[in-house]
Amino acid sequence: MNAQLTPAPAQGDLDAFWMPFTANRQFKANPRLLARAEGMYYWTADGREILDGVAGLWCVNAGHGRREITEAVTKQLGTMEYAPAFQMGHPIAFELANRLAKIAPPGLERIFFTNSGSESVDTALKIAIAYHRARGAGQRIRFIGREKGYHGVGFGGMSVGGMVNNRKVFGSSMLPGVDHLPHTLDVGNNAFSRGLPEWGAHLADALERLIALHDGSTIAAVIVEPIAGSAGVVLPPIGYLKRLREICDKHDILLIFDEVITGFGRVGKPFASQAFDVTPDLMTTAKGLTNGAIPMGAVFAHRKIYDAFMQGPENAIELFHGYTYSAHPVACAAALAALEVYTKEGLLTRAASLASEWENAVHSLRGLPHVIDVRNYGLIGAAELEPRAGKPGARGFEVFLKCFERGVMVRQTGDTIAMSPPLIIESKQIARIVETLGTAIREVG
Ligand code: PXG
Repeated sequence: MNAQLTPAPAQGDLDAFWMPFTANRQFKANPRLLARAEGMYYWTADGREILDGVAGLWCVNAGHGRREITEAVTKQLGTMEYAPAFQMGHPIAFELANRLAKIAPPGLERIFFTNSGSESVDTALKIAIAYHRARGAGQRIRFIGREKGYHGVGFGGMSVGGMVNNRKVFGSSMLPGVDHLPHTLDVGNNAFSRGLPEWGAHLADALERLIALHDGSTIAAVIVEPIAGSAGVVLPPIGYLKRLREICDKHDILLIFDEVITGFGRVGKPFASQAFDVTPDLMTTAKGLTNGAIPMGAVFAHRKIYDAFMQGPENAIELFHGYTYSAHPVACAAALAALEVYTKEGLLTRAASLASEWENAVHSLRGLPHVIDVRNYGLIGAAELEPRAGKPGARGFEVFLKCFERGVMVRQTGDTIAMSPPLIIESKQIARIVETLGTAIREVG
């Protein structure tokens, strides 16, 4: 097995790659190189087995190295590696859109393809603005995001996002007219809640205040993640999302759910919107769409939105937006194969059957030193650690490193450790992730 591994690059060979969202100098001084993956595991360049507790980066929902996806991609590369989707079409793009429409929340049956979550978000924001304009409400140009939100790194997604480090350097380049709801993380009231917290539905009422401030008729859309992942797993209090939906309806504002992380089975239904029984007008996805195998994103739009564009002369382009690689045939093939695997193996709902075992496992971390909160929903979990005085993130990073040394990959954001394993996970692997994390937390102190 080890013979297949790519040899680790020599120290100087790491310089050219400017790594994303990474402390480049720290990493390059002590690199963690992954070289192979299969099922629930990665192997490092020096041959160590690593249990994947984060599905790559919340995307490899069916586990690594799925033969069905590899074969579909290989076949598509051999048949037609690329075809344009501007004023041209290819059958599997339509087939994939039809397949996605079948598992979509009610009415969200029109699919626009992108290449990433960031592109999906910027696409959804542009659709929202253009939709209102198409209906004669061109004054609706504002967006409401939320503190701690993560919607990728495009200028639109960054502007509606609410993670300070992602924003502060680029302050002068933000979209104008954006405001933010308060986030829903409240360790004081909700620490160690199991599943959705009971306290906090009223936080949605802040939307009424923003509407009163800006006037509802100037707002195009509200965008939130049903469950925020990047900020360290922030859950919606019971009733919160329904309340947002009601307020948006009252003021004719579109509601966008960013399901880049929660989509494709992560919370026990195909989409979080179905798990929470709240239907948005637009839904952004990526990651699990292809099981992470080929970059691809998709925006799900309600029929009413699509229909609003289908006016005017039939030879007119209705939306001046798209990417060279929108509906890339190889990505379509990967997504169709991934959906086939998800369906055959019941992975779009498997998280629901594992949820209580997962919940018990992650809540066993309660009581360990410095653990100030544990959060969970579906197959998402997080342990929040008390920050070291004057050194936010240091404890979290050390715990992450210890886990990796002990053969488990988790994700660290500040002092929160997030877990989102592939949906094929078995009981013994759940136990191993949580035991390893517990040991790391004790060791780091
Ligand atoms: N929206 C959401 C909700 C996301 O989680 C994006 C948009 C952007 O997707 P792309 O494909 O452009 O990266 C994301 C991405 C983490 C982590 O720390 C999360 C993401 C990316 C990288 C790290 O948990 N989510």
